[in-house]
Amino acid sequence: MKVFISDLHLGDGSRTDDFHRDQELLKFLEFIEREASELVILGDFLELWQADMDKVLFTHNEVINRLLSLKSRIKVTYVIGNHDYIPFIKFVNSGIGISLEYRDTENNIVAEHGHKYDIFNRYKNPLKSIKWPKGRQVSLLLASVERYLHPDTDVWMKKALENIDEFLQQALFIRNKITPTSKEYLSKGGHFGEFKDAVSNHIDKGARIVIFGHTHRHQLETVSNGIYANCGAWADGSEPTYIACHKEVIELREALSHNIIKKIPIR
Ligand SMILES: [Mn+2]
Repeated sequence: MKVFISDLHLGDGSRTDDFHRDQELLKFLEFIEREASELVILGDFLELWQADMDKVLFTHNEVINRLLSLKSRIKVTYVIGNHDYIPFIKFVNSGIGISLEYRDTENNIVAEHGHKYDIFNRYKNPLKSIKWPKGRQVSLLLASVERYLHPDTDVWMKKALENIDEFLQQALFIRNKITPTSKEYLSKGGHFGEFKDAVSNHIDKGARIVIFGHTHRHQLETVSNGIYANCGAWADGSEPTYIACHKEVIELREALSHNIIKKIPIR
């Protein structure tokens, strides 16, 4: 069994830290060591837009140690996301398991964090120089509000954004009835507007299973000739989930109980 998790956002222990599941994660990593052959962390494991890495590692030191010891026992791949992009980008493909994407050519699996398909949160010319995405400004602003006003501001924001997405969908539906060109405009303007195309592109190029993170919304769907899965998130405001990939079947599971939420046969 290969396991994919993402979007834990381990922070620095201050009011901006959105990860409060160290004990559950330790238990989860024990389970992985017993049951899984491989672990893929699919981005945004560490929250480095709002916190310093040394503080993050210090705060969640037990989890980090556990992960490092797991790495000596099973294959662990650390795919970087937008929030843990720097400083890890320098170590991509250096042979220590840090990567921009995960590929399993034997089982036709492609996995990425997915921020590359989010106009608001992607980096431009990432290997040349660092130009912060606009989303980082929002993230920093949110961090100061959390620090000085209320630590749950981001959870409220998340809920509000869910409604905005719904609103955009409604708007898209109505405007498509009026003018077909507006469809493109709205789908490009949406946060995850390019996700669908990205999944199709991977499948057109031969992938059977495409796995993303980043949206914080777990998902497992059949799409044309393939399967699209999203790991969901562990950060506050989410019920932790993961994707379990076996030879014959792919499952979306609750991370604390390991209950299967949904499964799809692979062949
Ligand atoms: Mn992300």
